[in-house]
Amino acid sequence: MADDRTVPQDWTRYTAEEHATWRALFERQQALLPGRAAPAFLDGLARLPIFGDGIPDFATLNDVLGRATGWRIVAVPGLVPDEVFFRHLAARRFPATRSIRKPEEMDYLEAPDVFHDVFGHAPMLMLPVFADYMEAYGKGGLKALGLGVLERLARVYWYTVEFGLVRLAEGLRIYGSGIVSSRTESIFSLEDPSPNRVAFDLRRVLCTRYRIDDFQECYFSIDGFDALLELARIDFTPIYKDIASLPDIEPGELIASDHVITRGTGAYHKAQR
Ligand code: HBI
Ligand code: FE
Repeated sequence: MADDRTVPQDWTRYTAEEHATWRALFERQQALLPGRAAPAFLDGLARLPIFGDGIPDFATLNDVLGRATGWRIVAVPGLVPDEVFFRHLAARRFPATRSIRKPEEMDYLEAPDVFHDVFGHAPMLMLPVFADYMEAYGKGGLKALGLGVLERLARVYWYTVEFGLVRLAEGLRIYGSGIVSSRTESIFSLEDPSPNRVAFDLRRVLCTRYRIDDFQECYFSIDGFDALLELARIDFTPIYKDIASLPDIEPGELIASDHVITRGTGAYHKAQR
């Protein structure tokens, strides 16, 4: 393994069963996403050589992605250390897990796999403002590591890149990779009465804890992808100072200043406790 934790994808080593898992996941999301996913996601997906016939070859993908926004997918064995992750993003490389989930893990995964990383993340990297935002996040991540505030910054990534919603004229749509790559969360995040849906506010999100083991209790919605461009441009350093003494907000909590889009019942998570 190289210093940057990259490995060859070894595309020829995927088995027929592994390609079949991709195909099943792809077909499920293909049926669910029209009318739920943001047009920018669907458009990025349509323009990339990501198909239902099997796990994509990253080299083929990178020809198209590289020409569109200068991003590349590089293969990694799984989660990489934060600093390595950020160095990749800052250089417009997205580290994607090369392995795919087992057939018994179709609906729930603890660590990312190639379906989450490629199907979930690559389409948005075709959108220039999103591509710039991800690079800025990598640079911001390196800075946040130095300032000791990564726990707070990581929430911005979580509530945009991974679990973001966007409010368009036609309604709320999903674009977060964790949602668009999940059958159950594609439905839950938009249609379930349980979660709160709140307009994205940077300081609010920096202070909001998140769940890694279940559906989110709160989804944050931006009003368009230009909001990410603004986030990419600003210096977070004075903001970290401003909020340093503010307490964290629990995932299911609403605060007075929230612009609430839909107030959740909390029923789903209460039933889980
Ligand atoms: N590594 N491969 C991989 N993918 C991720 O999404 C990832 C990672 N390492 C660290 C990380 N994410 C997060 O902890 C940071 O966003 C904070
Ligand atoms: Fe992800």
